Amino acid sequence: MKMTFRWYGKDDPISLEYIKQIPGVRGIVSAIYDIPVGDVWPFEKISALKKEIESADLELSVIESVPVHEDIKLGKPTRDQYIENYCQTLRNLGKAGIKVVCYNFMPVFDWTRSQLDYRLEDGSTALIYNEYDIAKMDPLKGELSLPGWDSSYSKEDLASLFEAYKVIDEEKLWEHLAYFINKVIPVAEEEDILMAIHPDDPPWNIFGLPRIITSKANLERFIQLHPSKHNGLTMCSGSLGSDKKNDFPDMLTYFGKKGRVHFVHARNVKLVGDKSFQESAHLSEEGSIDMYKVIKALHDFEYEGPIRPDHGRMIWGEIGKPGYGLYDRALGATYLNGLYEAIQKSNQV
Ligand code: DNO
Repeated sequence: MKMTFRWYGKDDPISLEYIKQIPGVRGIVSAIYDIPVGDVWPFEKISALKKEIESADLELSVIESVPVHEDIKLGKPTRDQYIENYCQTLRNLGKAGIKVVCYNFMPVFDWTRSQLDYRLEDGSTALIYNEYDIAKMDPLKGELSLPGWDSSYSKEDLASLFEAYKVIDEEKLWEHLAYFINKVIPVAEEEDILMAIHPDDPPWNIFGLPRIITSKANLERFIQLHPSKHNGLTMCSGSLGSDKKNDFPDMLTYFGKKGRVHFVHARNVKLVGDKSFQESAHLSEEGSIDMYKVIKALHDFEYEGPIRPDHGRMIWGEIGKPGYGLYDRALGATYLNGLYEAIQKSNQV
């Protein structure tokens, strides 16, 4: 596995120089952030991003994400133009030598939490999801503003999106996903880009909107939409692992052996209720996921792709982008690399 780190570009308070100082981190996960969703990413911008990262002696390993326009998820007639734009972005990324692209197919909202600064017993703060708090929230009243959400939606946009989704159930969303995949994967093949869909976070319907990339059965259904290995997965331990029905290490092994795992997000979550969880430190004993088993699975199916420590807590007084501070993610990277070294060496003797 290749350890990478997410970097939000020039606006990220964490510099590439700092990231370079984390032991074992070789690659960067980033994106172009100033292009409206649905527009083509110009080659020049991609290549400038790549050069900047390379001049810090790091590699641009993954693009996370090229977002999918809502009209594609809704199956609107305008989707064809947006899909063509998506394909052109992939061609430009291919020309720049990008090998892995992460994206998601979650209607309206990306990852969702009820609180971003929940104080844990040790004084650090973490992102949490409390099902009762979420049940009381109404996104149409503008009660929520989370970092994963596209803040460019006005209240009116949101209301009409919710209206449009009223007729989209899970099966319709599958249809629209299949339509998208069948157009995009042939281009990804031509460009030799591994597409890696990110699971829904959390992996269940929220605010009445359907979510489908949620479980082993649904991931299996997803990979069967297109037989190409370019139609693959981002295996995110925290997203899938927040549903107690998902055995994440087992899923990782299963899809890894099929050659469909192209990117890994590693973080731990502590399940504190049926549909409630707290993001915890990466260490196994701090959460509900056995991180040793996660890294062992990667070792055993000989995963050579990128992995990144996912959300960290805010520790040591750091103030930063929720989930994306420096310190706890750096500890995560070091811990995950430590697990890997131990597993690898104990297999050599
Ligand atoms: C959250 C991230 C997600 C992820 C997208 C991928 O921290 O894991 O926002 O980038 O869902 O498209």
